[in-house]
Amino acid sequence: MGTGAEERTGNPAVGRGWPPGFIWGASTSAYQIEGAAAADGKGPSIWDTRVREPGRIAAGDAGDIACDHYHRYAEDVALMGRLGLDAYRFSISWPRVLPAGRGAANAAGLDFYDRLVDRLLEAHIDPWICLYHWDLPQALEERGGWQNRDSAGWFADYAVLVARRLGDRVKRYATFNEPGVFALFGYVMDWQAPGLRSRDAYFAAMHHVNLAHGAAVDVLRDLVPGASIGAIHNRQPCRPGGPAPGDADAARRMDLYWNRAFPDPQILGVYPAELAEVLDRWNRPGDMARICRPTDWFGLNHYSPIYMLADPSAELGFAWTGPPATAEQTGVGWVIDAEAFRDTMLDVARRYRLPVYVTENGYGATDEPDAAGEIADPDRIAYLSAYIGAVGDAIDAGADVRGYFVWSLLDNFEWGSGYGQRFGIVHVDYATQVRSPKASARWYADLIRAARGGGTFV
Ligand code: IFM
Repeated sequence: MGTGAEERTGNPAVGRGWPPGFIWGASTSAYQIEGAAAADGKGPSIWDTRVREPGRIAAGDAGDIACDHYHRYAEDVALMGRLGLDAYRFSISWPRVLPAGRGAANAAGLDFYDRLVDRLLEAHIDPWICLYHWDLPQALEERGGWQNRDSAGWFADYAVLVARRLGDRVKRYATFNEPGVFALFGYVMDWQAPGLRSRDAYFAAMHHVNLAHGAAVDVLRDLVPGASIGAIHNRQPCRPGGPAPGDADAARRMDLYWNRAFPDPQILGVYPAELAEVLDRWNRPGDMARICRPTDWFGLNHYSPIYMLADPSAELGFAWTGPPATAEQTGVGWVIDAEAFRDTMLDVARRYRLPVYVTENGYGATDEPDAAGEIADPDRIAYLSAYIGAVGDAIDAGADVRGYFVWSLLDNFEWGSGYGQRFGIVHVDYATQVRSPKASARWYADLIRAARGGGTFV
């Protein structure tokens, strides 16, 4: 694949060396791409339930078919090979391998991940598994889901199943993707599955997800020789969305919930003081030692600063608001601020003292092919170029950042926004399932090739 030199002009990712062994990858998640929602014995997840509730998802979309990756994984791995990826991060669908969330395993579901892993290894692409990217088995939700303290044990048992089946070939594991996001959106804001609006549900889920993380780390450490284990956190600067003193306090509190409620206990062994008080009801003696287990890296997902307003009517006393109208924004209205990304990497590296992998970063828009079938996405290229440049800047400033995974390999099901928002570097025509690399895919492939050569990107 090649791009015109003019597309690269002014690219801050160009002309710098990357540390030896720096990993270039792409990320996806099970519910967002697999489809095959009820195939071969898969059980329903909370997202299969959510998408059936009228009015929940833009245009009434659902992940039933999505990118049909379950059937087209070989084609998708071939595509990754052409892009030159070092690594591919995907999640396991818990209800595909354990249809009721616990108990009997589904052999066909495990076989799918077996085939995917083998195909990746044949293509010399390192599989990175995330155990949980938001698709809790519905059967477990009916037992209280993450609000039930037993969920830590259910999750550990599921981790045993995955480790035993794939641990001979897969060494990179993340326990959770963005617990700070799914707990907030799913349990207290009703933006996502399971669609609750309860402070108690939120705080219970927070603590039990943290316990589940620690339990799964122990399982993976015991069962997978040479495992390299982390968790993936979405971390964004939280800014006041207005001038009132309450807005500044809203931003400060959101920072605790969004950015610190999970990595602080998991890595530093302590809840932020304000949260510790609230969590007292669920946090039993000995729990912190169960939560804070040694991990090997910090998975950082970053997109954009977020803006908060005081809102006494909201369960947590604050509400989300849009960015300042003058701010430069992506195709889906997220503020573009590559310096905030650089500062976030530096902050994470200093605070948690673990190697950092950027496990998600990308640009959402509504890209469609032109008359010639080409998908020109110069704005995505400009964003990636600035943000990958920021990775280089953070490394130069001393942060130990060891890899970058673009979100996402493919356009996919963007949760409540359905298929309208496209984050892929590869376009998916959902009617035909044809995959078409966008200009950004060619740009990324060129960048990887140049970086891997140890030379500069010219
Ligand atoms: O699509 C999501 C992903 O599932 C989690 N991180 C943010 C992405 C873009 O919204």
